Amino acid sequence: PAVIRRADYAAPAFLIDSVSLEFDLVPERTIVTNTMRLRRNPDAAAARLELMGEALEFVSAAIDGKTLPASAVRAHEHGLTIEDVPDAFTLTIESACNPGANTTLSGLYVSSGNFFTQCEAEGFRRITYFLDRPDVMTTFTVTLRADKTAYPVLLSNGNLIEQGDLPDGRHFAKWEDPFKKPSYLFALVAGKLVALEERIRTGSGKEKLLQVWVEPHDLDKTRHAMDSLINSIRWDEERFGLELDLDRFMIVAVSDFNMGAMENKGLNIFNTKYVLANQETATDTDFGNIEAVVGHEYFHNWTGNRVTCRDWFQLSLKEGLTVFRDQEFSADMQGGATDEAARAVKRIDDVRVLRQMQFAEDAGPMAHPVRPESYVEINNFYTLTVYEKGAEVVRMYQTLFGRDGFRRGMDLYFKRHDGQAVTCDDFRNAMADANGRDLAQFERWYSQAGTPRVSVRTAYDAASQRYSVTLSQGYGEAAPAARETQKGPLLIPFAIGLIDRAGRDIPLRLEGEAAANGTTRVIELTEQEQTFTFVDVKEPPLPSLLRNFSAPVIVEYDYTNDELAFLLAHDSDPFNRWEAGQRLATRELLALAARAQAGEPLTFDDSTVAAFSRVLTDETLSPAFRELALVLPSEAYLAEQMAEADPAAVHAARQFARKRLARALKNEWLAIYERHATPGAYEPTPQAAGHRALKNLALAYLAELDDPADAVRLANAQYEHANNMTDRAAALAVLLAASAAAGAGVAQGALDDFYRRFEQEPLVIDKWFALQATQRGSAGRPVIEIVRTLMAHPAFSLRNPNRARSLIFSFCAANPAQFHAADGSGYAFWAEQVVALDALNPQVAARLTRSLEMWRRYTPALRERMREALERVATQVKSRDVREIVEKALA
Ligand code: BAL
Ligand code: ZN
Repeated sequence: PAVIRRADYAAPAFLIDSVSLEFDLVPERTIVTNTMRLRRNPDAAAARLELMGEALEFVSAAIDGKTLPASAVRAHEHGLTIEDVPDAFTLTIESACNPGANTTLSGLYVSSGNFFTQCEAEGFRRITYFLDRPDVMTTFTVTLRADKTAYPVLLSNGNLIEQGDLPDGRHFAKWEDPFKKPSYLFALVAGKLVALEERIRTGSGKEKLLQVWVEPHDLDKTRHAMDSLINSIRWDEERFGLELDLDRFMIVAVSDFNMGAMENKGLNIFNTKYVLANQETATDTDFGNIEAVVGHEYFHNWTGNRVTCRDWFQLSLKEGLTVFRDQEFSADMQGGATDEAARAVKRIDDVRVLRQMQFAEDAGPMAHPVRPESYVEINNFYTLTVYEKGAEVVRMYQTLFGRDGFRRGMDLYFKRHDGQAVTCDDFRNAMADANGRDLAQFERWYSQAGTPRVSVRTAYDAASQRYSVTLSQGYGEAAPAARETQKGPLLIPFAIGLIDRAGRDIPLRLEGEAAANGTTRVIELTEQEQTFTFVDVKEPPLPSLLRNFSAPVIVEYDYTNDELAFLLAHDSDPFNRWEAGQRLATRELLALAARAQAGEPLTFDDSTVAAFSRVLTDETLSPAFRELALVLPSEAYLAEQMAEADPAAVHAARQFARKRLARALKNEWLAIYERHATPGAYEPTPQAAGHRALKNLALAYLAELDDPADAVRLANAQYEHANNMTDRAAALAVLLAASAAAGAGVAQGALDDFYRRFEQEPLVIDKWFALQATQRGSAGRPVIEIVRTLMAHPAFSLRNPNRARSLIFSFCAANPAQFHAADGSGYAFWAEQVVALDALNPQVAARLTRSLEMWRRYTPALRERMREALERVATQVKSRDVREIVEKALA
């Protein structure tokens, strides 16, 4: 397949001054009439007019009102070529598409009888012929015509300027977006929908209409999304001085959606999963995710829409920046701007995802820089690297320059580039110029793939009271694709603190400084190796390294177990306090996994149990933090740390440790369960969520006891009396876990009740599927059998991405011990589903394909079976999306 390269960027041959689109919406055949004012781009080398188009039926074309003869236009698989056009002209194109048969969910499609669009990255060309590239920005006027009874609501971007009735029971609406935008931000929605509405005044005193559109039966689940939207609007004004620029801002929920949500100008379209919530149907995690995604899409209005990307290689320009903004928003909503312990809860969550998933991506066949150099299918590059590592790269500017310096950089970025399509270099230059810094070296964060490692050596000299810290940077073993991109040392902001014997922070004074200044310092590592010397250090300190995870790197330092336990008990940096516990647990668990592999008896260090016990019972720590600290590193993360990943050994090790902690701390877990019960009315606050999280963790540990009778009793009672989904789903998960030892009967009653109770709530039924797919297996029955049985359930459908994800992805990507069964049954299932999905929805199929891309990292027997499955898939799949992943994996 054709490879697209960043180096080949060329400006568009034509520019579009305005476009007017008319839609006659009919599911089987929608006619689109597209009228564009085009003019030759003086800065372009290319001369021919090549419009992109895909899965379209060409009807006719006219230039300045004159229909073109067939000889002047060539419609082909990738679009439309028109020869010999004037320098400036009006082009009118009529085409047809079939939204009713569009299962790809890209372009215009039908879901539950309503019309929706998804255009990013290249879906607009499935709607009409266009210069479908982000550097072609224009103003859109959109007229929608449809049957009034079937489609009473007609929405598009911008402002509604006209509406009315038409003959034959049809009606129309005309929308105008005053802001220039690229085609990927176009959207339309038509159907039977209702809205929750609010009117607010923004900073400048202007009134704005906010709407959350849903199907009528979901109106009772829109309040949280609306509150999140209002909070987002306020936050962007306060933190960045950015105001909502349209009179109206709409969110629409759709149940068939490939991504989480989409930031179309003024008309955000959301997966229902990130809109709909009430206490009966949504967990605390769902509430948090909705707040984050509503924020994310809203923040795109400035970082993405007002200033967009020149080309798709610059995707992280808007995504990394907007993820950083939504992370900061969520942290501020958790703990305000100053409560570091509360903010750390969000930080820990984010870093956990980064390390577990992005670090793995960066070590595999899909490794790419934050700004990729090439792609086959751009949809495959909406990755953890572009999003999450991209956000870390943006965060480093703030770590280097402080909040005020970061804000100065943002202000300059908008001053220079509002209304433009720009590059990651433009953003970096704005940060550099606003802060008077040369950031040339920082460019490597955008161009080098792989996860950097920083190894640390320390030395204390009692006589001179000096403590030196030597940092050296490099990359470990990396995939060839990553190695090729690595050119030299990075600028790494490395936050460090020193802790004395009593557990207090030592005031820090670097050699050459007049006086001590603060207890956390961000030192800048710019060379391959550098030594930083602290003076006036009166006793040998314990270093607290990379505080708050100040850079997306792996830190190598040989702490002893006692030192880690000490940091877990005392570090003033809440992130590193958590990190110390994770390091301690990781070390123990990897040793256990090695013993499991060797068939040796498993043992777990008493002092580690004691360290965790102290955290569990430390009432000065928030329940949310304690919960995070007491969750052992995931099986996926642990497997990633092994020279050869062995999911069965990791599972045995982690289960052994969980059982050991359950037994050793049984009374503590029981006490915690009682103390953190939240009787009375449900509150969705972070504090209340923290209590629920800790309580439910206690219940989960109790289910690990050899005799889980207490856990089963408590879980049954909790299931029955729960007034919220967090507690009900947690209880069901615990019953499923207990059934591994006690037999399927333990969970069956609750499982059946859950289904009956929520049969009408698709998002909750997704949870029902996911809980079963991620279970450990009841009384020896392999989970693959349960999953295959559920595939035949009447509520299962491969066409709905959320449902496919809830069953298939949950099993293939979130249940490693069962998926990687030695008999290869998981891989056979994976191959079948990839092929089946490929025929319906290549984007979703490609995501599933990635569950096997790390095959070379596994033990030989598994590796061989995975390779066979990949090769089988390679011979059967058709889409560019899946082919790119399979071919890179096998290369
Ligand atoms: N732009 C695609 C969805 C998102 O990142 O917001
Ligand atoms: Zn985004």
